[in-house]
Amino acid sequence: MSKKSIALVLIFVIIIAGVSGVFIFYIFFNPTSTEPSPSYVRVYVNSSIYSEIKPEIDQYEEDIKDQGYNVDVIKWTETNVAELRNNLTYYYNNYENASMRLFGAVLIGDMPYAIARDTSMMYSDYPIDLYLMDLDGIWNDENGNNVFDYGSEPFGNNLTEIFIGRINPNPLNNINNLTAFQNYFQRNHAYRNGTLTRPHSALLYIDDSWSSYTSAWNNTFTAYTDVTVISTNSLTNRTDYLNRYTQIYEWVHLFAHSDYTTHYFNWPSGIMEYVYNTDVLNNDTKALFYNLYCCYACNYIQPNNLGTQYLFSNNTLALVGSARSGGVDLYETFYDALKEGKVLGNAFKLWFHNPEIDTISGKRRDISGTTILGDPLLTII
Ligand SMILES: [Ca+2]
Ligand SMILES: [Ca+2]
Repeated sequence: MSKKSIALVLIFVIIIAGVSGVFIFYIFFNPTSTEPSPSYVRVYVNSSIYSEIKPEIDQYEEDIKDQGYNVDVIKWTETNVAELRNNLTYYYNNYENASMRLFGAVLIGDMPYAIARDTSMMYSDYPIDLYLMDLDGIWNDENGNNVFDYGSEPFGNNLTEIFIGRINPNPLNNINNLTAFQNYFQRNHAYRNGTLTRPHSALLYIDDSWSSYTSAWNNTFTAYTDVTVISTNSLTNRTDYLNRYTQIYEWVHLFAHSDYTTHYFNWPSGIMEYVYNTDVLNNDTKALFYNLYCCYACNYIQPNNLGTQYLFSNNTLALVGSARSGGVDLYETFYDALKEGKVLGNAFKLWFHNPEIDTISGKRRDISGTTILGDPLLTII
């Protein structure tokens, strides 16, 4: 081979190497690539149920590893929620390298929770999972009654560093709890291995109080393009909702007045119709994910609460909702993150940082009861 040919071959090799390098760099460092980064997840299981559901937990641990995360499963006995927060904080602050920093946690079975009281209004106390996701903020319990005085500003940086999700059927007294655990993890595995599937479609169901802003709700529901929007006041009612949530959708986003166990649908005449937790129990709901913009519905410490009832019914994998009034509002950030392939928990965590929330007086307080019920490590793509 002539010197000229060798030079050409060398140039060719250098170009190929350069192009490959850029390609490899793009694959590994593309900022829009999907999870995981950071990649450490802690799964806490109430020690009293661990042995009963060990096969399910083992499979779940394998599935999380297959997803690319480093994971530790912890049998947890401590009932003081501050101890749980300390444990999470330790793993958030102490890590060998950035990818081993704590990303999020899954709480399985009866696990500790913090209680908050909204001091600005006469709301009842509510469990506040923000306490376990905000690992560097200041929390006030001025009279030491184990109720945080959330809303007694100024507070310090109560933004999310991590996310959590709770998987616990024990608030339900109308199903077999062991079977509920087993069925939940079975369908979780089925979704992860592609045997439980849905077309990428959603139901956006908006009752009367929010229907005049339908286009805004729909325009910011960015994770889906195939959306069935139902928001005509006379059409949003018990019969119609029951009919629709038994149809095939991947995601249901519902706006309806609610309490712990009941949705209230308005008729234009002023008459209310109710959908109960027992309807969710007895109907063949089909969706995998829900966003319940439904006050109190995800107060997961209340007996037979709607959120927990949805989670352990039929096909459900996860919900976002609120344990108090309010819900996941100003949510475009949340759905944008899901659309990009981020896991549910990270989408929730990023949404919490949406600066738009701070532009509305009282909105931080209103969203302070939001939480994830179900596996926060799932994606919709
Ligand atoms: Ca924080
Ligand atoms: Ca209606």
